[in-house]
Amino acid sequence: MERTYIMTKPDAYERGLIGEVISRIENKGYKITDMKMMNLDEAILKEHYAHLADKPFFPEIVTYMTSGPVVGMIVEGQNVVTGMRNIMGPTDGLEAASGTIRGDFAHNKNENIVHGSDSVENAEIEIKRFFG
Ligand code: IDP
Ligand code: MG
Repeated sequence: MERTYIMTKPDAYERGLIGEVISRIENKGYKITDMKMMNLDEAILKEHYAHLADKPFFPEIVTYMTSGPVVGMIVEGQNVVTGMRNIMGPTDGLEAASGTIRGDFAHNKNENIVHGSDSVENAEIEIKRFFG
């Protein structure tokens, strides 16, 4: 069974949307097989967002992602990597369609409620990163 790494971001915690994200995952028929609340530091964010570490907006990402707890999850299901990306919507909450998590709850390109792995290969790397 395919699996992916999903993580609610600090705005989901602050706005009381963790349950909403979990419900959407479960309503789709995916199984959450592990879950934990964590506080991230800059070092792990530099690793997790290595593809963005040299961008001018990287400090904003660090400020945002360290502003409160995240909830990391291992989610299993058929084609779950692509399926979760579809449920989440594109990165920018302004461009994401209504009905997607980001389209329904996010207002910009940084604070966008939820992370989801972008490939099966990265899913395994991210699961290892956060669950060991
Ligand atoms: P993704 O989360 O949809 O996979 P990525 O390009 O991998 O998007 O970016 C990771 C995270 O970095 C985004 O979810 C968002 O929080 C933040 N981010 C990406 N691009 C920008 C930007 O142009 N400005 C501000 N934050 C950004
Ligand atoms: Mg990404």
